[in-house]
Amino acid sequence: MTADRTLITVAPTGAEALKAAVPALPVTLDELVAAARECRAAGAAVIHVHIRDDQAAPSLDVGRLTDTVHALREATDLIIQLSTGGAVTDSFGRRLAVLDAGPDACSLTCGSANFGDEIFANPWPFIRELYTRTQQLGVVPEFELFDLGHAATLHRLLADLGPPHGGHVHCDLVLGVPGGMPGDAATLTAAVAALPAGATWSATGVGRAALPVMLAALAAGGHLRVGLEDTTSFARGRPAAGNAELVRRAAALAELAQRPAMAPGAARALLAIPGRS
Ligand code: KMH
Ligand code: ZN
Repeated sequence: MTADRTLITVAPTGAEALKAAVPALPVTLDELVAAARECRAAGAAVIHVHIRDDQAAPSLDVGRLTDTVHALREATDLIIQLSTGGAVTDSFGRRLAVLDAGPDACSLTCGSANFGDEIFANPWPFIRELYTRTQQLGVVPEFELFDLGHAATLHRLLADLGPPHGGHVHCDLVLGVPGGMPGDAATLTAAVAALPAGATWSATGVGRAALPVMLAALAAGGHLRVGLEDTTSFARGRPAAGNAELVRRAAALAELAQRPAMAPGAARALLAIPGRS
């Protein structure tokens, strides 16, 4: 059944863009909190968080992540999803330790992928260990799929280790990474057909795939992820002014599709993430 509202996730920072090249990128805690507030007002319900260190380089420092979770909770009612993908250079151990920062949710990528000139490594034993830890710690995973084969791994994971914490399966389809699924409507349709029965999904188009994927996802009844992690442009040759501009456009398109943006409370119900006490 198609949801009557659209869940919008903002991915404001990522691990790849350079602050020097993208001045609007939120890299300090203050910048991240300000972006989170603006994106909440623009229609986001979930924030997918990567943090940076004092030199604006990607960081998985658990103390810094914990402070970030607290600050975002203080400032907004967004669902806080920490990235366990990190940067391609991060070790599995550091990526597992992200859960110790106490987020509501985390990303969990269901397989390795070519990632530009690099490899984003997610071997099966790591996926199993990360998933088991989410179950033990009560963190709700969002299953990230960069390729069609990742859907097969998701089926295998659920068959082997049972349902996620909360019981609901939600996926994010990432299209348009050089080396991953291409960002077009036919591939999106194939990926959606490969998901487990009852799963909900959002889609993310990277770079120039942002708009085609967003429009195809709305047409197919899915949810959306946008943000400077995925695309730093608003239009060809025109850098995005910031994350809120990208969220505002997603919310406007969702409104046009007659499935307006979902508030965080409804998103918590959809994703089976308990409210804050
Ligand atoms: N930065 C990419 C290598 C995630 O956040 O879980 C991985 C990534 C996925 O962004
Ligand atoms: Zn990410």
